[in-house]
Amino acid sequence: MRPPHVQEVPAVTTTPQAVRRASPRTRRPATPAAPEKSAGLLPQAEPVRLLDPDGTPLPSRADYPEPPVEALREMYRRMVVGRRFDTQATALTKQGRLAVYPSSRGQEACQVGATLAVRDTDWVFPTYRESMALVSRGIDPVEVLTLLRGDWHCGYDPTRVHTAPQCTPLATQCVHAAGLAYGESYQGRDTVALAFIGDGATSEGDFHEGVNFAAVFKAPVVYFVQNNKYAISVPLSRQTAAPSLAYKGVGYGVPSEQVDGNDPVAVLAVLTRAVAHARAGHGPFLVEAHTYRMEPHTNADDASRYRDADEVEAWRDRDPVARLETYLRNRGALDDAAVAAIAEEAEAYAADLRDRMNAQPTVDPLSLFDHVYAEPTPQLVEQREQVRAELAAARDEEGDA
Ligand SMILES: Cc1ncc(C[n+]2csc(CCOP(=O)(O)OP(=O)(O)O)c2C)c(N)n1
Ligand SMILES: [Mg+2]
Repeated sequence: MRPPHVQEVPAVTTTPQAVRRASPRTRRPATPAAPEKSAGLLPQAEPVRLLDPDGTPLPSRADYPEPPVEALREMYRRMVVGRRFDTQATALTKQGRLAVYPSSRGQEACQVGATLAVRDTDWVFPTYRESMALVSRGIDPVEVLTLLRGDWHCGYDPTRVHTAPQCTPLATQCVHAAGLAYGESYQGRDTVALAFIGDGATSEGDFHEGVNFAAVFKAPVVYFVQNNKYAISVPLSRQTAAPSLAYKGVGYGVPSEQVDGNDPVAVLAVLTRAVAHARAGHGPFLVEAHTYRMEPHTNADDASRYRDADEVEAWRDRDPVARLETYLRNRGALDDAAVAAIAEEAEAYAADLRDRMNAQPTVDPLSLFDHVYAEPTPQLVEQREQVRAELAAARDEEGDA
């Protein structure tokens, strides 16, 4: 039943019957056709796809030329190593070596494709979900996992690797990316900022503020939405009524596209074009990739409480790693020996990560106070002294025992 304060209002419709029914008073006067202001901004009605889920190539298209085969081979290598890194990180949580780990299994095409599309000198703005993207970018995996181990700093030096710390406060990286990109273009550099964001976080104010700022000031940012269908337990249907998240760009005057996020060839093609658009000075670009989070939100989540096993199984058939492997094998660009060599490389990568993560970290508790402010406040100095005294007392006690 309708709540009493809600008036019944007929639904807006554009069917020919509705136009015929409209009274002369409400009929709009005929106006000459205006230029379509949204031309070039709207995404295509269907996500761009260049490979079928079974790896069969679809007809080539002029708007999204296929990336060179060497780039696709490199993409396959990084996806295999990335997936092995991801399973190793999940295992490390079970061994108590990591406090928490958000897996991106199933999102390999997005994680690797996005990092392949940008240069080392571009800036990446990741969320907590992007550990695989960061190792694909060449950052030491132990440094990537430092934050998730409970350390106070992000592990890597952001200015050296042109990668911001992984953001846990949702969507804040969208504003940071807009600011950095604007600053870079203001200083005459052609740096592009790549901001990752999840489907749920597109409901946050910072996403809209970042996209709007970037659009108005033509900041070269690629906003890359990985729509993995869930924000923890909240499904996409409870997140938005938009036809697709890519349509959020048009409201800000930002050209947008949607892509099959489990099609590695299409992901790389679409992101390559988005990055080129931003680098050429045309302002931001928004890409929505339709993908799926195969694992729970983190190791601390039980996904069986909010989604069916059948749904997960259906996405297993769209596995991006198998899809690219089949395609490259059929093209003669990959054979058994190459696949085995890459698998071996991935095992060695995981073994090295395991060994180094199993080494007991040495942390100095006093370093907690080092970077709070450029000039420490009197309270901080006092607290630091308290901790120092407690540590000294504990050491004395150990010595006496
Ligand atoms: C500002 C803010 N609000 C709430 C949270 C809690 N939170 C952490 S992850 C998450 C879900 C985000 O989902 P999505 O954006 O789809 O990204 P995904 O985890 O699926 O990659 C929420 C609500 C947070 N980290 N920051
Ligand atoms: Mg999500």
